[in-house]
Amino acid sequence: MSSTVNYPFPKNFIWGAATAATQIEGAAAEDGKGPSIWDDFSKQPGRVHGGHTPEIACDHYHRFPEDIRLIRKLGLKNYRLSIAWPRILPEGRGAINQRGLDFYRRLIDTLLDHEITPWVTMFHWDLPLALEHQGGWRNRGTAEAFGTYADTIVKALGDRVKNWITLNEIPCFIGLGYKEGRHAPGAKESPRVINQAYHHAILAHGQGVRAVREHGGRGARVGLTHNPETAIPLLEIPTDIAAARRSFAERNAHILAPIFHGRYPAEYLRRCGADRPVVAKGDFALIAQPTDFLGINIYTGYFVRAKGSRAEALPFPAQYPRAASEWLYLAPQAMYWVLNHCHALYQPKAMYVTENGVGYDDEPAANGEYLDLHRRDYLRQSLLHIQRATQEKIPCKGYFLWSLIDNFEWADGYTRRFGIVHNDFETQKRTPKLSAHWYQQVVKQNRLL
Ligand code: PNW
Repeated sequence: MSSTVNYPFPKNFIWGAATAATQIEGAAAEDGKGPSIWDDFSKQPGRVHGGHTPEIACDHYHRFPEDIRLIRKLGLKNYRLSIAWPRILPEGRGAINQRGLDFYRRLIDTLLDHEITPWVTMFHWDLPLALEHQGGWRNRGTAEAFGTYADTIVKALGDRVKNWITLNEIPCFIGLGYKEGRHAPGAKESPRVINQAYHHAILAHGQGVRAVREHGGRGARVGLTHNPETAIPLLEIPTDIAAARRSFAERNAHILAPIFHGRYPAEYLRRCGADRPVVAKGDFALIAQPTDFLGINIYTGYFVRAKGSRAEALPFPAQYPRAASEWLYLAPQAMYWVLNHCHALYQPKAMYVTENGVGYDDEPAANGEYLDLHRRDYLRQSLLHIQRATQEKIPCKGYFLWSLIDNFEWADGYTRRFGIVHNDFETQKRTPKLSAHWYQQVVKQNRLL
């Protein structure tokens, strides 16, 4: 067999699946957990599709042993989960809720018993509501409170967790949450407030890195998970590639540049003008501490071509194919290009795709199976582009599929299923879809099938 049809992945490539606390746990007010901004937001009329709330979700809080057996059965040796800040510190700061810590200890011990390595995200959008009442991410104090929270969880779990992710997708929880108002807390703030909120978020990332360095113990690793807006060169020719690279650097300037280069680019500050963020002394030293990897969540991209010396981003025509999730334009080349751009611009030591997947409203076929051929194809295309990157020695070291199981898809509620395992939200019955069986084989053989 020729190697071109083989599509092997590098030895020791990490294969996993990802979830997040709010989206699967349920038990929103159990065992002392405080309310998060998503608990509150979802109760406001017209915010979340169908008035759905994360109150029960996949009931993973009670069913995690079953779910972990499923992860094991699928042959996944790595699992990315998030810790709910308001479960640990119900008020965001101050008193620790021991029962919250105990839950994550049990969860992580069960993973380890099944020889599954946990990859733990410290913050996946569920800000304690009490902190939002003090300004949320508009307030620099939130970054400091995050530092104390990070200290708490790393001290409590650092003996068993070695892979830490500080924050998930800053552009979503700041941009969608505070600028566009589509996500919790549903605010529409001015550019000045938004730029400052972004700064507080990268400051919190710095606090997370510091906490892992101070308390993580031997072998602890840490990085940010970012979801870059990803420019795909229209043609793979030097001029379009250079234009795409420029567009990519520009759109991610407020996050990747300070983290990897220790400053805001002059061009970004010019764009902000009088609304530029206020930076305190020492901020960049915290923000730009070296990390061990960059996590990348990638679902879609946009096409760019060179127009003279400018980079022109092309609007998608109405008929361009998308998933059921309307923002999810099908552009699998984004996977290759996000890795290529990040490697060229920032040289992270390693990159992990910490999320990739696709939302459809799956229905069972006549025989009862979930024949999600469209999801399978999306995932397969994505992996093909990772494989290309790894062949070119771009250091992409692993892949976490979003998501293990259908879950609470934020403002879309329980529609837009991303799982490779179907969940019946009435009965909580889990049923692996065709894509799960396919992924199981890919992981087992460490090559694309
Ligand atoms: C990411 N958009 O969210 C999150 O990290 C996951 O929690 C989420 O379930 C997954 O991707 C699928 O959506 C996004 O509207 C949510 O552009 C919305 C957008 C992008 C990413």
